[in-house]
Amino acid sequence: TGPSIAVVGVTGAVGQEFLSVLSDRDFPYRSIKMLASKRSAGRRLTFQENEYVIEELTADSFNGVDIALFSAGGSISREFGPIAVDKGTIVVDNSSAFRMDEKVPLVIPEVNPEAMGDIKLGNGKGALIANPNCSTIICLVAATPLHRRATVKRMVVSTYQAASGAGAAAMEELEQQTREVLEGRPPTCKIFSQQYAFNLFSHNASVQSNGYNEEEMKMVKETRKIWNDPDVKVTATCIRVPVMRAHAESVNLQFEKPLDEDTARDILKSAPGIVVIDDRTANHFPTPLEVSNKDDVAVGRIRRDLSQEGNQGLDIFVCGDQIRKGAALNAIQIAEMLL
Ligand code: 11C
Repeated sequence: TGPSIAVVGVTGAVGQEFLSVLSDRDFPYRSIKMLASKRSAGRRLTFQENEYVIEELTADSFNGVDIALFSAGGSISREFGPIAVDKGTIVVDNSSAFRMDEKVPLVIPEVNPEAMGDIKLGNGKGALIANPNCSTIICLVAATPLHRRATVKRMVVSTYQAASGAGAAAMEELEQQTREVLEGRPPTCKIFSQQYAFNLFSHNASVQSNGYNEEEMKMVKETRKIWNDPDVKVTATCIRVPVMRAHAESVNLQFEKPLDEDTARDILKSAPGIVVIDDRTANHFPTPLEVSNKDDVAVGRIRRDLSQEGNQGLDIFVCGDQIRKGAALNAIQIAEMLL
């Protein structure tokens, strides 16, 4: 019993994580299709003790599919997302293709579940739902409970982003380069144009005429849409660091109403999807390794921003698994809301 589902881009890092999360959460389904490009079609994979043959994604792939989880890049989503919707499929899309389309909800279940509107299974009506960018998800899971209490006026984010955000090949590149550098060999640069191991650099997304790169502008625009507040001021600096699969973010918040750090810590401790790691005595705060393969976003370094008057500002440090909460888990939580 349950819906028939399809995983589009099943061979990718997020596609594989979709399968792990579906299993971990015991997601009910009556059938599952494994879809990928022609290159991977015909390969076999085992999922929950059953063997599946990976099928090539075509316009016919969505016949009879209730929910499709897409993570195969923006151009595949743009081409096949609307085809799936026409066939009555509800598409949860991990790409940036439809995020800023005002008819498409952009959803973090802990933050704005109401944005799903009346999309539901069983009425034969297809729909698109967009999964936000990973950096936005991880930031807003942490910032929203504080925003609800004290209303964020301005948010300044600096990210430390993992290899996984650029896909499985980038993760392999980090591993290979690390080995090469330690062995005194020149690092092989294929995905990134510069040395990644033992280095960091400005995010690889293209830089726009305003000087911000696309990743930074996603944080600005997606936050406004998710918080349904076109006036909230957001600025971001996004950096790629040699970490495998979890993003870290330093987030500075300026509030309309006062919020002291103890109250903020209590709010975060009881907020969904968050674990607070904030031990000043042991100097123990969130790290990418501690959140890797975990569902919760970790928050620490919770402190009053000394540069602001009274309790009008806070600094926090946030870490979240990019492949899991930043992508696959969030998408499957959205799919769970349809059940
Ligand atoms: C990164 N956030 O970490 C990116 C990857 O819009 O979904 C995902 C890009 C997106 O590099």
